[in-house]
Amino acid sequence: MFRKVLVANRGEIAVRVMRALRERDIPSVAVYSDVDRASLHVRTADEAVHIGPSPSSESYLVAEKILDAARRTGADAIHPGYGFLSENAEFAQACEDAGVTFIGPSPASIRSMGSKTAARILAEKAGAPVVPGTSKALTDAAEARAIAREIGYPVMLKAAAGGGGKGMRLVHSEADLAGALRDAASEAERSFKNSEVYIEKAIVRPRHIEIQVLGDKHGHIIHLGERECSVQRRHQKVIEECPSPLVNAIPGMRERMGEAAVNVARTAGYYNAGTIEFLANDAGEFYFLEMNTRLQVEHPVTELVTSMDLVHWQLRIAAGEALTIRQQDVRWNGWSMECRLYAEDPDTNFLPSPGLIQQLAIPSGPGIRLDSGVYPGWTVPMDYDPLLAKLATWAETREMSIDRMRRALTETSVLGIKTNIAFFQAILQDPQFRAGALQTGFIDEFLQRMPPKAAGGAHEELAAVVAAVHAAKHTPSQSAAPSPGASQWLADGRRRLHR
Ligand code: MV4
Repeated sequence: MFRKVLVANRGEIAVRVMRALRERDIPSVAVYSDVDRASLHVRTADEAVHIGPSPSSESYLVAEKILDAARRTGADAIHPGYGFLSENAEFAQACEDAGVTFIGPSPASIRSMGSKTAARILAEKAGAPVVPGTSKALTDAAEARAIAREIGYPVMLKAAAGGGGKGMRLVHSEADLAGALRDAASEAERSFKNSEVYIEKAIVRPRHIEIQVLGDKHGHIIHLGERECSVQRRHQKVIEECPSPLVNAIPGMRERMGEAAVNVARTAGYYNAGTIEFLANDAGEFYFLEMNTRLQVEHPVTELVTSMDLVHWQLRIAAGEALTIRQQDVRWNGWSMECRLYAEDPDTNFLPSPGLIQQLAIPSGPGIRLDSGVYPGWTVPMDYDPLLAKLATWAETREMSIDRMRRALTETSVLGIKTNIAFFQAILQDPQFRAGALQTGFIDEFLQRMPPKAAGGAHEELAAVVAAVHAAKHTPSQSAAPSPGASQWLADGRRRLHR
């Protein structure tokens, strides 16, 4: 096992990784930028190294600064977390070249999944279902037209170097194709310095369901089931859960998706933790989308349901240990849900709301897990993603997990900045959400139907939620919405506590 591990990240995920290191008695090294001098991850680490100015381009994204910090502190491994350098093949290679273990997959695996067309070819080779389309860059509009006629409209144009929706265009008819191709190619060129675009049949109102895989350096790969990530806004996930209401309802679907994911990982020569993303429809058909070669933000819901610690396994696998869990040993127990608590204002189109956290009340009790990167008295900087914490629940059933989340959110309050806490209370009351009728357009449709229905007076319960959210937003000393029926004493007491 490692002598000392440097965590090349910040915020809640750096704290999460350091917790695992502490449990294994491995000293941890934090790195921090100017604005992160007093951040929680620095206070959680055994040592900390300053790596430069606040912009991530001058600190967390500079491979040489991270490697230099590892050298100076004697760290023999680096955990990259998510984002930043976590899916940078050159960085992973530079670590290995410097004799420092990169806690993640091989540079070759990262590289092959970085190209979305190469990933498609790999998935096809593995026998996984891929969306009808091409796995090579389009050469011109005539070729695009011919292929689109064959696969049928609507089609999706995607950047080969893309991911996350950049350089992506939905095209409904041939009249729009040539223009959309030009737009997609120029956006791809601007975003990735690579104008290559490929084409797929567009899946309408799909679910986004992903499979967690874990592989060791000896060729043993297993899957830990799925996460439902359809509740997202502008390619930013908001609520995730394990299992997926859809996969859970269709006999054999988890096994089919799991097998497809493991085959893709095996074909990529993959080791460490990884995630295979799929689009799925309500008939239970699913298609490979892309692979994320890192630990994901939403990994806690998988941990809570499988009782496995993914970061511990990442460390053991990186150190060359065998994955001793066989596929038939994996069990899924109960239901977990995660809300991403952001410093953002649902009232102003989710504008980031950095600033001083004046007071903080955190949830606890049965079935609650909080992965936080903040503390009262700390100022949320404007330089990075405004994720404050991830609140996850576990309960026996989906309904109980949702109700536990609503309870936990009433215990949560963040003063001094705006948060999306009240927004979650509204979603968790939504009949469609509660029915598990999810797809990637869920939040857009939710925001559309919310105000008119409530104003109509025919849906009193919805109206009450809107009123609660409204009240919470306009009570300056409180950012958590009391759920309808929540004790007035609780709300009063909290207001007094926070004065
Ligand atoms: C699609 C699709 C429908 N059909 N591909 C969006 C981000 C990128 N990683 C892939 N994305 C999509 N690809 C085909 N052929 C719909 C999306 C999509 C989406 C996917 C996952 C999660 C949220 C999404 C929101 C809008 C569109």
